[in-house]
Amino acid sequence: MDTAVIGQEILATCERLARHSDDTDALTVAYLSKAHRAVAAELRDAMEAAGMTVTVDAIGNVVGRLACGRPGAHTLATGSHFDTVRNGGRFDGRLGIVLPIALARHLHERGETLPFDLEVIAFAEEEGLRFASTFLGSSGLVGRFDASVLERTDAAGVRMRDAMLAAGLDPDGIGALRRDPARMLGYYEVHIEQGPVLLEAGEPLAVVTSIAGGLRYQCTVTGVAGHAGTVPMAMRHDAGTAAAEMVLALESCCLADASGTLVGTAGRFEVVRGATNVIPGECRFTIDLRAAHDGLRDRAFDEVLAACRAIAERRGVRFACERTMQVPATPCTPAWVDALADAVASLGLPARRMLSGAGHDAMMMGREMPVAMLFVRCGNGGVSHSPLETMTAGDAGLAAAATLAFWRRLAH
Ligand code: HGY
Ligand code: MN
Ligand code: MN
Repeated sequence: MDTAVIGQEILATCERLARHSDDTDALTVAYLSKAHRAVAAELRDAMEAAGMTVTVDAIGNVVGRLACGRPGAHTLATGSHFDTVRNGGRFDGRLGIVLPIALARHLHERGETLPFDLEVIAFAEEEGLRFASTFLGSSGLVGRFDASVLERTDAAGVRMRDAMLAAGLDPDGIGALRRDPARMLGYYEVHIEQGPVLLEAGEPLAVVTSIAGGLRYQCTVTGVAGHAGTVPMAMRHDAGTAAAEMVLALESCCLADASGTLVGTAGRFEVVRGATNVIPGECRFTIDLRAAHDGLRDRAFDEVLAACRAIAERRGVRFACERTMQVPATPCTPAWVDALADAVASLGLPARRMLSGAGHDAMMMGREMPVAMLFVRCGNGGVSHSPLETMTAGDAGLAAAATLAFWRRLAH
């Protein structure tokens, strides 16, 4: 396999898919938007061109299948998500879909079959941008779809259920999507590292040992709105400054962690009906808190929650929070980690093993089957969830070669 050629093909496809966006000046592809449907259609075409039979399931996942022709063969699932964050990058998720499609096409054109069926899954939603419903696509395949999210509404007040029906999908058919673990070999995902480790080490690939567990909360601080010029400072119950102090408490808690794996941020922070000359009466912010181990993460959250409540008490404001996501830390399957490291080493490359601070669909699939993940070097200092996200065709080609070597190891 000419890794330079397949690497260029993979990058060109990711660039092409990035033409579709909900925003004119940034890459944003939210679940079931017009751009999202356009990307799904292009992925469907690419899967068909690779010789796969393609279906779009009840959630909108685009699933390509390359059968091996052996009765009763198991299935290896691979893939990633094709939705993005707001103002996201061209490779987050997409690389993990486009690379296996290119490999499937390579195998199909050469008439090479593996002793298992190959299923490339383009998950319709992982980031949770539109409905705060992360891992939507993969949750349905492992029987963990939370039907209550169907009632969630987006910023325009559209219910997820209605958005799905309008896109011709079948919210009530999601339960039937669950894969029978006994029929599955497992799930494998290629993803950009989304950090600087490989770039600083000068290495193209790494094998993921474990994926950090995540907690997400929507928080609301309610104070007293007032005239910015007339209310004496000592009489204010400013929801904005209270929320700001709470976010700083979140940051301090994470900075104090000796393990270095506890991370947290408030990615959304808004004054509700705010105005320059009005003391904030209500402020909403989000918490995203992660760690390599769930106990560390949960203890940290309890500490942050206590701090928020103490700040609210002292400032005379009300604090409320609602959990919107909790995913446990997910170890990758040791035998698969070893086989993938061996496949990377067989290319004459260092096979670094590392934690993933980012969450991935492998966390969800790993609830029911063996999982492994391959990280690919990120350029631009490792930046991701940003239009500056970048990678090279050379590294994409090496990732394809390592993937094929891994699949062949699984075959044996
Ligand atoms: O947030 C994450 O780690 C992933 O990008 N959904
Ligand atoms: Mn992401
Ligand atoms: Mn991702």
